[in-house]
Amino acid sequence: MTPPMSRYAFSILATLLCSGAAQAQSIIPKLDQEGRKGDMARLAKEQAVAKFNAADTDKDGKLSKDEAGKTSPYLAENFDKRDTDKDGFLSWEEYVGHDRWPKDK
Ligand SMILES: [Ca+2]
Ligand SMILES: [Ca+2]
Repeated sequence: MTPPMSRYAFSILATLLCSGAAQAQSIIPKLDQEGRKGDMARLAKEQAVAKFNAADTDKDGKLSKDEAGKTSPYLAENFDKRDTDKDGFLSWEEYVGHDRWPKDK
């Protein structure tokens, strides 16, 4: 079951993320934030975690280029840009594009 608002929330945050990581960093609400923004952050993070875990087929906690490519052509295209430490894998933080949402919180 997906809460009705979550798709909407995710698309908004995805749009924010696409507008640039540096900018997104200051816009992305924190998970413990009160009210609507916090709700959106929690819902979007939940969905992002589900997508990340589904993509991480070998369950090593990071996405290889192969895994990213099978999940989303868009992600594969932007893989090198997102892989900021250039280790050839996308960590959770690199995947979401900011470090405001600890994965296991
Ligand atoms: Ca993996
Ligand atoms: Ca990396």
